[in-house]
Amino acid sequence: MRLNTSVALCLLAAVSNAIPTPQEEISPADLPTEASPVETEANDQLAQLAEFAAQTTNETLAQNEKRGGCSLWNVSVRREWSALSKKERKAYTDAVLCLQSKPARTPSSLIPGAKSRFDDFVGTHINQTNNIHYTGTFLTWHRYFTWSYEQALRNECGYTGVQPYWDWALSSLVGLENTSMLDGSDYSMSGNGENVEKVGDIQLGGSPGLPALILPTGTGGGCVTSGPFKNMKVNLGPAGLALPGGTTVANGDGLGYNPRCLKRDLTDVIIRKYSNATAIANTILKPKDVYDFQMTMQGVPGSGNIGIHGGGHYAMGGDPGRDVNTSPAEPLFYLHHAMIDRVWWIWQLLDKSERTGAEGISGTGTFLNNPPSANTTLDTVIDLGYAAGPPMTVRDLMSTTDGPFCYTYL
Ligand SMILES: [Cu+2]
Repeated sequence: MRLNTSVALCLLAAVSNAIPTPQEEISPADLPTEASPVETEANDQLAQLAEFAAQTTNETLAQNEKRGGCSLWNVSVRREWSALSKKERKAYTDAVLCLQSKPARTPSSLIPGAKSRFDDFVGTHINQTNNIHYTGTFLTWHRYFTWSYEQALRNECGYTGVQPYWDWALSSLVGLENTSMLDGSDYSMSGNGENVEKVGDIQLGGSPGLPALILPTGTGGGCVTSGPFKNMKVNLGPAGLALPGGTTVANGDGLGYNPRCLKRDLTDVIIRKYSNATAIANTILKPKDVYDFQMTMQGVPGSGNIGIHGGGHYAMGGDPGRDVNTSPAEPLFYLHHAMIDRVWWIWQLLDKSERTGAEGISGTGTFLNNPPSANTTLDTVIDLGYAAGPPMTVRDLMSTTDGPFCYTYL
């Protein structure tokens, strides 16, 4: 009997891997209201919150099915890197390498350094940096950008899987280099950079009038020498690269051709401080409106906290990891932003109608509204340039299943 039960549980687990159907109905009253300060407990809270989001999504999918559209049968389910098989991991990195080998679509008169389809995405992000961070479009822009990259991998490079995400809480618990994502094996996203001597801390300038934020360096700093991306060339940037010692460098506007190795400086201290399970749970549970949510996530300038978004970026370190503009040239960017999107998805589904509609948008079209610009609305258009098309309204990007998108998360 015991054996039969465990076989049944295995079968259920296999099914739930394909379709995220929670086994027991979770009512909103069961959900935590405050993040646990104990990391492992906060991790359990996050699992429960994600399950609630999946449950709510599935209810929508069941309704959609009657109308024909995104349903339980065609929804794609994004999973954590460690949940992929070795074969699936390799298929993903092969597709990224393929995108890096395909010619760019961006005319060289616009972005001379864009040599590949991968670079089309990097160049688009560099061009729009000041209009997509600390703006009303931060969440929707990066959702569309990550989805478009996933589609390019699938449609242009024969990838049949989904975009994996990077659960920072796991890295915080076990250490970055101990994850299957960063252990440097052939089935990883490559590992740390070579350990080079660092000449001081990283200083983030932040906004004028605010004190600089000091971040420690990590255990690498040099070129990545193992795994699928050991021969990768970063073609664009730097455009605003923070270096150890407190300086920032740029190669003009960052759009010129400047091939160099991918550098990483994996920094456990940063992932543990800013992106641990408690920090993630706090980001989901504390903010009651989207202004608060996206500020907490990106870090309130002057607060000394870079948020879970900054935590992931600066824990990668290196070049382009510490360059806000050029960061999508780091292949980890898309796993990081899938997790950002997942956290937003969980937060949205705690109050779906409010948080996927007009009330779920706050901000303008410029970085901290500087210079002042119009408020972002459901009608604001997001254009990914030559990276992907077509331009979409924010309205279409607010849900992962109700608009043109059809994906969910485990
Ligand atoms: Cu960005």
